[in-house]
Amino acid sequence: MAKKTKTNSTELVTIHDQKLSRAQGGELHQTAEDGFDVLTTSQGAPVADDQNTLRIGARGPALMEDFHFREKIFHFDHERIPERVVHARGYGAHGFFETYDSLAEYTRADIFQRAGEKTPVFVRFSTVAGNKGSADLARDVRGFAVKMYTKEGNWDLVGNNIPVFFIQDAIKFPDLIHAAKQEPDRAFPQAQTAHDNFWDFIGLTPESMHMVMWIMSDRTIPRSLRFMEGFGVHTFRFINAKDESTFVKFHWKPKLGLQSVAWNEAVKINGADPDYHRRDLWQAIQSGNFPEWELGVQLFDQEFADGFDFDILDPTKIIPEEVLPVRPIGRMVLDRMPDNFFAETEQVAFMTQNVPPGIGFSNDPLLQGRNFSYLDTQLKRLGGPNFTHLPINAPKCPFAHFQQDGHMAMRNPVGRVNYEPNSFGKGPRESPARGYRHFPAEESGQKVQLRPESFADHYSQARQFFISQTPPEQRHIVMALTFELSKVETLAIRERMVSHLLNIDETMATEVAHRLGMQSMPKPAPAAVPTRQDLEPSPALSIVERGPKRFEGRKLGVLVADGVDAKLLKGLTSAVTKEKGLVELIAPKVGGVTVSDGSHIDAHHMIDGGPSVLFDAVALLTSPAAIEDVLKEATARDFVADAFQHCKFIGYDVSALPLLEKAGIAQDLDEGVIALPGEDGLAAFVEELGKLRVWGREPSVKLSSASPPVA
Ligand code: HDD
Repeated sequence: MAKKTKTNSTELVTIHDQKLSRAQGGELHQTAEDGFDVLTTSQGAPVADDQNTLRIGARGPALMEDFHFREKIFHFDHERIPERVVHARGYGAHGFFETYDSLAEYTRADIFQRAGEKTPVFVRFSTVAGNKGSADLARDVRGFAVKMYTKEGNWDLVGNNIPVFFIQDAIKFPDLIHAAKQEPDRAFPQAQTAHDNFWDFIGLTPESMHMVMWIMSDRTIPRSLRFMEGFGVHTFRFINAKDESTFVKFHWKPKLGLQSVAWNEAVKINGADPDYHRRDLWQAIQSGNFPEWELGVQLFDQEFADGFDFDILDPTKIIPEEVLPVRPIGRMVLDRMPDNFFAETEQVAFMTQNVPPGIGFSNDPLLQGRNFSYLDTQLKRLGGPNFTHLPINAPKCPFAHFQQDGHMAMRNPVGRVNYEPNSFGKGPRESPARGYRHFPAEESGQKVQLRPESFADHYSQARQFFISQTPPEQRHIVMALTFELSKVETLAIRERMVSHLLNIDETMATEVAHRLGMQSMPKPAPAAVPTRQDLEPSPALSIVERGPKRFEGRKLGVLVADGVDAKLLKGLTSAVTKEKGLVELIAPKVGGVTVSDGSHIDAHHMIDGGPSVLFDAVALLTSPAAIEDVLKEATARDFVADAFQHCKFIGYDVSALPLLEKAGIAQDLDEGVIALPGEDGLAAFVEELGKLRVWGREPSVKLSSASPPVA
């Protein structure tokens, strides 16, 4: 029904008896007759009518005089700020970092001086290529940016969920991003690298081959932001009180283990719930299941750097954990969502150059370029130099300086003196003892524009990554490369990519070529340095090897129907809950079902709204009386068929057997399709779910056996 609106100015409600009351925060609020705060303009003037503009007569023209209307529309018109040029889509949360032990031996950074010290943090996770409104499960690198509000200034560790990068020099960043984002004439594809421009640039940039292996692996389709690693990528420096430097690489490791989804699943999740990652983080934090990561460091000196296989300044290389173990130095817990997305997550300004005393940079040319870009980008996005006045960006430690004025200045120096030195004895002074000291590295040489020869090996670590993967993960890389290159229209670009793959792993390259239907194999790409065959596999690079051992933090989707066995449902729910997993019910109607004991239970989703791609495992708890109705739902069949093809565990009670038949899998039942045990066996069933996927099933549902060689 249309809302009744006032049409005559004589009917306008006048505000009687306006009271001024002191609200909790000590601010003044004007209170309306009915107890609500009075709506005001941003100048504080109370508003009488927020439904109709001021006009001459009910059907006449509007009047410029209506300052409330003009202010409201003006403000609305300016609600958007430029989205980030990369990493536009993101989601943030507050939490804390807790230091395990003093690291004073290596760094004077205040955050690492005292065991048990807690430092507030704000984290923003993101995708890189998509625009702000793109879907969460795009195949993409995830940003992992952490702002630590230390007692000696903010430390921003602006990392990714992949420890290497595409390019070695920041001067190529605009080209990389232009090539990855929508093509400029047609403005698509959105949030996808599966197009000509991206693979054209990549094929002409052999230094990206190691990163290509990572982005074609399941790392770029994480199941949850909570199940991803994070990396500082570059080599940084720890600097101690004696100004001695130790090189350091940073790693974040999720407590709940690593987990990704299948590509076919990602595609469907994007349709079913484009905010899948946001919702997951929101639900976890709101329900008190606070996600946690350990911060680890690889520490090394110049001697190690000189003896290492690759240049430690090259951001396309890792130092395998098996060569140099990661030492845990603290943990980060995310325990609070922002009060307002825009004020915090959108306006947070991360900058690689935000480092406190005790943390310094290496000469990594990508890092050096980043140190320029981030400050510059914040000026554009946030519209002026005073973005540090925003609460999310302000340090939480005392600070004092003479910067003043500019757009939106909220904190100018007080009093007469706004310069240093001054003879009035006022204001802050520099402190050689406490202040930031750059590491006095000795540098000399000619001014050149030159890539070091030590950066020239582009294939050896790509090969090492590939051979470190388990067979299902290697299959996924082949499938991802095939998918992406199948979207490339220019044949020469596909061929060029295969020529690079030949330098990484011949079987993989041949398999991709075969799946693309290529008629002949190209020659291997000319390599500046031949691929080393002696690098050992590094199991730490595999997601499956780093998977969880338990179902904790995961979700079971239970398809229920009227008459579902009450004891079984209760037993299953409590077994999953005991493992710290979650259960959601999917039913023909979201209104719920009547359980065998006569009670009623609400569902979380109707079948169409809760496809199995949203869950880590599923159970089918129907009933002999209701199974016929369930069989009529086409999406119930998809629910089961998808769970099977995505290699998930499927628990069922016997009444659901016809559903397995309808999904066409009754003949293929394997160890992952499990008749639910009696109540006693449910704990064991849920323990089994901790394996997450039945990878042995995959070859029969996804890939035919090894391909014949391409000529
Ligand atoms: Fe960057 C944002 C991570 C290379 C220039 N970058 C941005 C964000 C992350 C990264 C996580 C989003 C921060 C947030 O959530 O607000 N970027 C990386 C990593 C890189 C990298 C791990 C390589 C190791 N970036 C890189 C280069 C340049 C930039 C080489 C430019 C020379 N990045 C930017 C930027 C952004 C940005 C344009 C856009 C929005 C912003 O900074 O705040 O300045």
